[in-house]
Amino acid sequence: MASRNLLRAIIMGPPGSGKGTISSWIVRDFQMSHLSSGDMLRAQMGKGTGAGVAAKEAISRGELVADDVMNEMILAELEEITGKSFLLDGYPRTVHQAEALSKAQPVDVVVNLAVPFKTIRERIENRWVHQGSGRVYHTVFNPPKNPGVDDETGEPLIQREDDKPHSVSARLDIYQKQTEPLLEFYRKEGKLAEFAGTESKVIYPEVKSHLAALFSTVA
Ligand code: G5P
Ligand code: MG
Repeated sequence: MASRNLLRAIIMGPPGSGKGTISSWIVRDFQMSHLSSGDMLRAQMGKGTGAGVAAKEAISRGELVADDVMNEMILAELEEITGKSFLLDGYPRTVHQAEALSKAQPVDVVVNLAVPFKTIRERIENRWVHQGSGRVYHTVFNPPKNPGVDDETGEPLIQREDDKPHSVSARLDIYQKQTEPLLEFYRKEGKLAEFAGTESKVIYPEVKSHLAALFSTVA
């Protein structure tokens, strides 16, 4: 495939597969705008907007937010960055969303992170966060110095409502039913690039070389 200056990319993978982690490395190494649907929804929830209120209950149950809310929010944002490279993280998540995106904007590549569910459960059921700063802990890999409290402020740590075991199960189940079929959608279009593994830092170099080969400007 010829290299280019503009790349329109999607990063997919089950909840907790490392989309946010790997996206942060992609935008560090390539000049792309990062649009994370989950981060955008959490920001709307924080501001108490209509979309935020509509999303809150679905998110805490681990269910998907309605397609029309998502399409409106993301496609409006994409219009703002027409002509620039972008990386969509967490959108599209259903075939309806992918169809709406195709009508609005073509994409060049879809990166899929194939991380086993067992690895994911260990990561997110043990993830604890300090709400004020966003500092993230893991009860086994990165525990706080004192159980249940933030190292710097001594304030209590909380678990994201959708990281609790019942929500994690719902998110993984919904991923299999509603999001996995999208892989076939993009495979048929010849755009899917799959990366399997259990550690983000091992997966990333392969993702980076794949994207570098598509870009003319290599980091
Ligand atoms: P989000 O916010 O898109 P999810 O469910 O896709 O949420 P999440 O939690 O954001 O997933 P991620 O971005 O795939 O995960 O992964 P991450 O945050 O980088 O990594 C997860 C954890 O593992 C982190 O603590 C990280 O530090 C750690 N980690 C990463 N790599 C490694 C590693 O190699 N080793 C170890 N040990 N740890 C690692 O969506 C939230 C909700 O918003 C709604 C839905 O309700 C969704 O559930 N939503 C939508 N609804 C409808 N349509 C859409 N398009 C929607 N988008 C969002
Ligand atoms: Mg994320």
